[in-house]
Amino acid sequence: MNENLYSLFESRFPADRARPLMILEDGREISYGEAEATCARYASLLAGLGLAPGDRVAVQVEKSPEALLLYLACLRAGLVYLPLNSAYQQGEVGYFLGNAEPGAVVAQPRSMPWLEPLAAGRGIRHVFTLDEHGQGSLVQAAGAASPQFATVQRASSDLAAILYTSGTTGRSKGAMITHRNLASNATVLHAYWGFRPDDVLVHMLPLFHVHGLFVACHCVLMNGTAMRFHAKFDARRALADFARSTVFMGVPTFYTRLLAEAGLTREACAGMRLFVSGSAPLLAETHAQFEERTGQRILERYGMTETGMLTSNPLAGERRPGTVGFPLPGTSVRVVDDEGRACAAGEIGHIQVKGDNVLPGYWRLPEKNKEEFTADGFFRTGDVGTFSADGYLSIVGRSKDLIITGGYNVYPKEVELAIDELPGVAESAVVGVPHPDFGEAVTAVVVARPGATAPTESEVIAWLKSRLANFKVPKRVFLVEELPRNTMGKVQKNVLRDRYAGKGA
Ligand code: MLC
Ligand code: AMP
Repeated sequence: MNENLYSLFESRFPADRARPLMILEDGREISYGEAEATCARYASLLAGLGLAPGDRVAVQVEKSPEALLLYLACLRAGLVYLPLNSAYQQGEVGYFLGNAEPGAVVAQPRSMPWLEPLAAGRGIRHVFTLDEHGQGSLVQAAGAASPQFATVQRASSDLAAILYTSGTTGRSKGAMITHRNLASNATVLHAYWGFRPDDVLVHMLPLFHVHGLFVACHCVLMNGTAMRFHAKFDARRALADFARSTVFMGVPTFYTRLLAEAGLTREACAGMRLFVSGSAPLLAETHAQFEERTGQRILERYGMTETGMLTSNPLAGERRPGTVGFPLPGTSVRVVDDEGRACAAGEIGHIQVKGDNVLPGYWRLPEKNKEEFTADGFFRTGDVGTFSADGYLSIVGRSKDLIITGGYNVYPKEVELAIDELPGVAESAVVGVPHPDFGEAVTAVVVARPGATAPTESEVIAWLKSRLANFKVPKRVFLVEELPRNTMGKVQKNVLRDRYAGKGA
């Protein structure tokens, strides 16, 4: 049996391949048959270049149907898909390419002036373009490639993807994701959320992270049905689509933005059967307002890049606001104290997880693997939570220094290191403060070097914009004389969070 994830999807495709997989904003449809042929062409092209199973393909493109088909092509050819947020800047991409050593890169035409020399310097021979309209040298070259491709044999432990996640040290780690990890999670979610033959999903998430790619697209592919495929989130377009769809998935910012639309009514959502939220905490207040306006109870779930989805509120049964529900079938979730002893219901502790969905480890970081897994094989999520007596998990905080803004993770250390490189800066601290749209806003507090002229807020922001993905750039920068420290000399980030609460926008 071929344990290639693509083979699992293929076994679920509709018998009538003329049925749509993607319905685009302009009404154009991409059928399952077309998708199969196009991804076979991309797979033929990549394999024809001499890329062998296990080789990495780095992809930094805007969302397009072709981007999804390129992912499927990599699966089919046994290549390891390495998606990169399209907002990443040159320095960030350079690190990923150096670390992952891909055999090919596909990127936006606008990146070519810096990407081509960067790739050449790293010995990457194959560089293709793919733009937001699905055009570029990749598509041109694939035009001559065969629309037939025999899916490469893979074992379930073979890598399907590497997704980089930042770390508390400021350096990114490549989470190695296997065919088993993805297949098990896709199978579980498809069943747990009760997908039906008539489901149509509204897809507005980016394709370079777990939520949009693995959760949303995999459920659709497992169901063999259609998604209404949008380039990005847009509240009005979402509302228009709810009238002819059944399932929606989003980060909490999507829901707060939908609530700002007068058109969000019970009638507008009458045909919808499921609204899913995740990637960041959904405020109980958002849950309540959404129910009041639409009669729909958002189903909140919890997951991570490294683990896929871990817990979910139930499809039938109480969806409890402020909780992330129950461990998914096949996933063990435990809450332990600092000594690793199990916490009783109601006690707060570290969330640790185990299951077929959990990564085998980080790319080329054996020492990190030792740190991140317990002796009995549980992965340390870095999240802090508690189980209720009736089994609902609540996330109450994080032991990792992490900000989640609009569903994207920002590790303060990475931003602090970049600020500290500015002339005139002695040190900095970056914290998340509540933000009405993004949930948390990245906020920087900067101390000038004695005797030096401190950079202004706009200078710090301009500097960071040239170096880091835009969502990592602080919304506000405050200059101070000194940072608050505890008796051990450690910066008291909680003091800063309190001090700047309400000043993050
Ligand atoms: C954009 N901006 C953000 C931002 N997104 N700022 C903070 N946080 C964000 N998330 C800023 C840009 O820097 C820019 O600023 C300005 O907003 C406009 O940019 P935009 O691209 O036009 O914004 P918009 O389209 O409104 O995007 C907002 C968003 C998007 C919420 C729709 O961020 C989004 O789609 N988020 C989803 C993230 C996601 O998929 N997360 C899943 C991770 S997987 P300026 O100053 O340059 O103008 C995961 C596991 C799990 O976590 O459990 O799911
Ligand atoms: P990422 O590394 O981008 O995959 O982000 C994973 C992190 O997002 C988790 O470790 C949690 O901290 C957070 N997260 C995901 N879903 C939820 C949720 N429903 N509620 C609270 N935090 C969440």
